[in-house]
Amino acid sequence: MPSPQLFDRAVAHRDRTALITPEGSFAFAQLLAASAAAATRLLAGRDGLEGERVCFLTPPGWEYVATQWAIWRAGGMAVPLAVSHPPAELAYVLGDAEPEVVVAHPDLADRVTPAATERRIPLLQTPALLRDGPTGHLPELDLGDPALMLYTSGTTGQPKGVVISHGNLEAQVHALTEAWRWRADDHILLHLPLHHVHGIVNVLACALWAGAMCQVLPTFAAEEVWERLAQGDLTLYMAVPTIYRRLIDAWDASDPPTRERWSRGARAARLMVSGSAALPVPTLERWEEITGHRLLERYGMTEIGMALSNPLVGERRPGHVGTPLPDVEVRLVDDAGAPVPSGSSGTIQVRGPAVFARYWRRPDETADAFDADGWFHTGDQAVVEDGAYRILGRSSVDILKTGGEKVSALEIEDVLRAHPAVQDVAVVGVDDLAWGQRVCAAVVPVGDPSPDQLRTFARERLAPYKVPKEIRLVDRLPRNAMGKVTKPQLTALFISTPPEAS
Ligand code: MCA
Ligand code: AMP
Repeated sequence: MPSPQLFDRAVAHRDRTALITPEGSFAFAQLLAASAAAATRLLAGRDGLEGERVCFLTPPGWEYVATQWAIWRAGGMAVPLAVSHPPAELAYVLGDAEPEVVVAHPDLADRVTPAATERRIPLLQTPALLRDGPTGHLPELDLGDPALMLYTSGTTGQPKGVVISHGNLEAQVHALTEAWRWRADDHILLHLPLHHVHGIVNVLACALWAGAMCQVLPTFAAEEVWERLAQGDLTLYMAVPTIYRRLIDAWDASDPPTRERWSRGARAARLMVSGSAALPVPTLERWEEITGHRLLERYGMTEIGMALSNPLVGERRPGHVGTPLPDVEVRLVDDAGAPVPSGSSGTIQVRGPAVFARYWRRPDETADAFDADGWFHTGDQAVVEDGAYRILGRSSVDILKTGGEKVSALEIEDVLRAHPAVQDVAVVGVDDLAWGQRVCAAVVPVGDPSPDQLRTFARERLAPYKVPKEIRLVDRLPRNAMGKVTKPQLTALFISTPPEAS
């Protein structure tokens, strides 16, 4: 099987700037040299890591990219840990991935040290991994080799590892660089979290593949992003709808000369993309008024990369996500798995070289996710209207999207249920202009816990975006004749009564 081309392509771009990061600017040649030396260190005399997992926890920037490339070049599977996650979530990933080593930035090492020590996983700090050193022989990689494992929430409680091969990655990058015509003189800003496909593949990997320049900001801050856009040298920008909303709010709150400066700079970009959640049409329209850019909305998923995209050239239809990307097959099926007649809605299925290899150590769930002909079942409903797909929502009420982050209602319920003052609980996603959906929980209490106490309990155990924005204490949960909580009814409760009235 052929080997990944990413590193050979970097050689061709060796003198160009690859990264502008909080730690400084780095050429492709520096990335190649540092990752080769670090790969040699990870190998410690072995021929290859043979897909062994290496978890890494670094702030977004040079150390992140150099570590990721080092793991790949040593033949390992890179498992990025989320900087926003509390120790409990990190410990879960360590326990599930069973890495041979955890790499951590010194400032973040405390968060993983107890879990690594308990599991006897060695911890290597980034200064030790990335210091100068000799480069030894690096293994030949195969497109079938595992490259990346990203954790995603499902309908079965705890997050599962999605194993993405080098071939999957390459197919994902190929589809996007072709469809959106990435060029070596592109320049993109990156502030998305680096434990998701959106930041890792659509922005970082595509930029490095194209020989383009990627500027990494440590976090998202609306005014800072506007100031960068105002400089007028960014050619591409990609974000989730919540971020476009925040940028619009910051623009609205600023004075006329600032607005004029920001808008002028943003207009100089050649393409702005939105995805990871439905882009509300008012957001698309307002962004176009402010910047002159009609956002290109596309649709993807951790397991498949990007599948559908509005066109780079031609009509970008509001509320629609366009047509299949190069080498991606998409179809809509009914509940029995049969393709639906044209014009009918159905569940999106996807097939092609970009689709992930397997869920980590979950053969049954992997088998359930595909049909006999290799179609992956996304769980998203859609319809094709005049040739373009429109996403209608997810089949399961238990999968929510908040600020572009996918969360499982069941996982949050399991955590809250472990609190001694919680007798019963149900979590729902409530439509919200800023977040897309807002995570809300209804709790049947034992005694008199305060919502704040319950939120603190959740915050210690869950990623911040999973912590319910609102918790209401109720006498009982609405249930149907089968005893199942009727979540639409519960959602209506959060919409119809303001918090203070509950
Ligand atoms: C932070 N908070 C959130 C979220 N992020 N709550 C709900 N949903 C979120 N996504 C919490 C914070 O912990 C805090 O809680 C409060 O909300 C306000 O925090 P703030 O500082 O305002 O938020 P932030 O840190 O600025 O983050 C907001 C964000 C971020 C910039 C929108 O969530 C973000 O970068 N989202 C993008 C996620 C993404 O890349 N998704 C791609 C995955 P408290 O006040 O209680 O402390 S999907 C994907 O990869 C597929 C393949 C695809 O199609 O793209
Ligand atoms: P994740 O598993 O975090 O990668 O999230 C993937 C999910 O995000 C998809 O299954 C969809 O539900 C949702 N999604 C991604 N892009 C869009 C979009 N443009 N419109 C609506 N939903 C989207």
